[in-house]
Amino acid sequence: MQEPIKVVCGMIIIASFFLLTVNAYAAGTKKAPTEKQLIASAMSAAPAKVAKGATIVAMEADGKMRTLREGKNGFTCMPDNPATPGPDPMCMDKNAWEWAHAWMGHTAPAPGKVGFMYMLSGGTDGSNTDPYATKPAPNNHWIKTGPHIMIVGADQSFYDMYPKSADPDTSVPYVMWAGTPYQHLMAPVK
Ligand SMILES: [Cu+2]
Repeated sequence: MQEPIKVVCGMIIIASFFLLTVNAYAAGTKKAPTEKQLIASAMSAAPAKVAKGATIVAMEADGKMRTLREGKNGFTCMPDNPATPGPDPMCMDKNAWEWAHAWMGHTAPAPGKVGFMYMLSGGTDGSNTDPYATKPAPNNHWIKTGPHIMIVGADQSFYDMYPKSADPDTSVPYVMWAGTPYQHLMAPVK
């Protein structure tokens, strides 16, 4: 069964994060992937055994969140968002899932809930300074990331160990969205 939080969060995701996906489908610019392709994409974000036990969630063309497969290892994986340029499927633990919903819902992440996320297929291009930027702008420090893992919801003292440059060297660990409630560690794995 889905936990209530996932249902609530799914609504928030529909409202914001995947809007680009819906628009891409609606515009007929992208062909909606099959269920098998969605699951394969989502699973590519994590090591095989983690992905195998994870819950897989994806979005319908009409914007509804759909659980493609129930898991039991505490991880939730989502497929690539086809509206963004690079591959960006992700697998996250429960705390990271809650953190992601706080970000998408513009609410404060719960303190003391450190979460972990895999993005082993890489990350989409994004702004390193604006958590809500959707495209490159002159001053939003748009960056490109390769395969990485993310630590979210940690204390300031944790992030203080790492570079917080607006234009970071993405081949070593760095803090993304530094100084915002959604700062997190990005750590390359290749
Ligand atoms: Cu990431």
